[in-house]
Amino acid sequence: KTYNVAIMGATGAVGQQMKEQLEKRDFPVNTIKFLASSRSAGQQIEFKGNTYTIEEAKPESFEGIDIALFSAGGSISEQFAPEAVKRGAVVIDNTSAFRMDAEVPLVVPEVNPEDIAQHKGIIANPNCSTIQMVCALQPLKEQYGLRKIVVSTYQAVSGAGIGAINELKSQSADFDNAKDAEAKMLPVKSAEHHYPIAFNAIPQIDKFTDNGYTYEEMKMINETKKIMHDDRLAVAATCVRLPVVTGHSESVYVELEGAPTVDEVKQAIADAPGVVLMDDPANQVYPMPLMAAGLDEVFVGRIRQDLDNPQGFHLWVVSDNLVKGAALNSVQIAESMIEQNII
Ligand code: A2P
Ligand code: 11C
Repeated sequence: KTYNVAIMGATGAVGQQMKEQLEKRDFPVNTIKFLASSRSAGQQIEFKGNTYTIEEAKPESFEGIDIALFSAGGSISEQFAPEAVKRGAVVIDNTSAFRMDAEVPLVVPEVNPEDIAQHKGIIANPNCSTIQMVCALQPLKEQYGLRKIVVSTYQAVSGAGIGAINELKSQSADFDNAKDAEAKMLPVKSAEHHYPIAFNAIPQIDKFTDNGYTYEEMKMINETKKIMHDDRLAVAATCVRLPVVTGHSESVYVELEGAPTVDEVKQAIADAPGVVLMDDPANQVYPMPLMAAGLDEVFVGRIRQDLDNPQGFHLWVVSDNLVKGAALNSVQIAESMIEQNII
């Protein structure tokens, strides 16, 4: 069986990657449609050797669509996802619009594929920094139980879209004037103040919530509990933007219910689906975003037992935020729906 697919936000950093994943994984496409704003309508795009024209997204664009992959921003999802569902499509939404909605499954196929069956038209794809962390921790949850997570992130600018990538590139050309570089995109396009990202580290991703944490930090906290079905799991996050183009890195401290050896923790991670153990300090082997960019897996290294708490472990987790963090996970949700006969 083949499916009629639409990509909403096809010209964006994630949308382009969605197209590549469908091609690379030979997804069973019958027809495909590339949707974006009126700014891009009429542009040409290649898919599997054929040329398509990008269309301006309208409610009627979803007529006859089976699967719609959305990544054009939360407000666009709020506006168009119900229209797509009304017309019979299943929406796999990569924005934060519906993630915490009790009716909407929030899915990482390696962790909670069974939740897909509960969908009522929309399935949410988690935030990139959440996805790579839960992939690395799921094997530890299954074998030893999780009690507490403290994570600090080192996130790439591609998470903030093509505009942020372009800004890092232009700012990077002028080290001598780094402090005065023109900045319009980060930490958040709509924020009052903008700061240069080249040669810098910005401890703000997305806006601040009322409790002093940013939305990005609260996403990591709330989404992790929802995906892992564990409201009692303690999670704290500090999210930081770095001048890296693609690939989020995370320093994760995890406290387990059990007390495995560090070798047992390494083995559990090495055996986990979609996760690669890359941990050989004697030979300076550990994951880094430059090597993870463009790859599918979540890479884990620097695994150490805490020196004070034998149930505590430190991990370094790296993955391409546009691939497993976004486009690949969305396509895997669609594949899992097909495998489970849910579509
Ligand atoms: P466009 O290129 O036409 O603006 P990124 O996060 O990388 O900046 O990408 C955002 C994506 O969302 C782009 O594909 C962008 O299309 C799309 N988009 C933005 N606004 C709209 C809109 N009003 N309707 C449909 N797509 C939109
Ligand atoms: C970033 N994690 O790196 C964000 C991007 O909720 O899907 C993804 C935002 C989201 O800026």
